[in-house]
Amino acid sequence: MRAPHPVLLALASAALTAAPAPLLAAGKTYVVTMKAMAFGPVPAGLRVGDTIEWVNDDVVRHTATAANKSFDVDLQPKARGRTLLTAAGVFPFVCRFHPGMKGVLRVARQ
Ligand SMILES: [Cu+2]
Repeated sequence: MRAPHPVLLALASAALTAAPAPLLAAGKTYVVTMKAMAFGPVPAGLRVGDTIEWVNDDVVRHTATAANKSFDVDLQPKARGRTLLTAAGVFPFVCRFHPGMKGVLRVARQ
């Protein structure tokens, strides 16, 4: 069971404390690999507070771009980037350079 996350304002005050409370309850990190011009499997069971680590294991540049523009991770070959999941919902995404590359993040509340 996860505690509800504090409001965003907590970030500023938390930075000043010795033991800052996390902005979101500690989530899990899941890797989604871009390889052979496709996104690898998107994990099930995603929750707010989890992080997607995008790994471009290809030899060309890719992005992971939400249809609603809530994230846009632009990765050179062999680069990696992160998306913190801050909202529940269903988030289709594509690679801006290769529209055939697509997937969907399904994120549940904490
Ligand atoms: Cu691409």
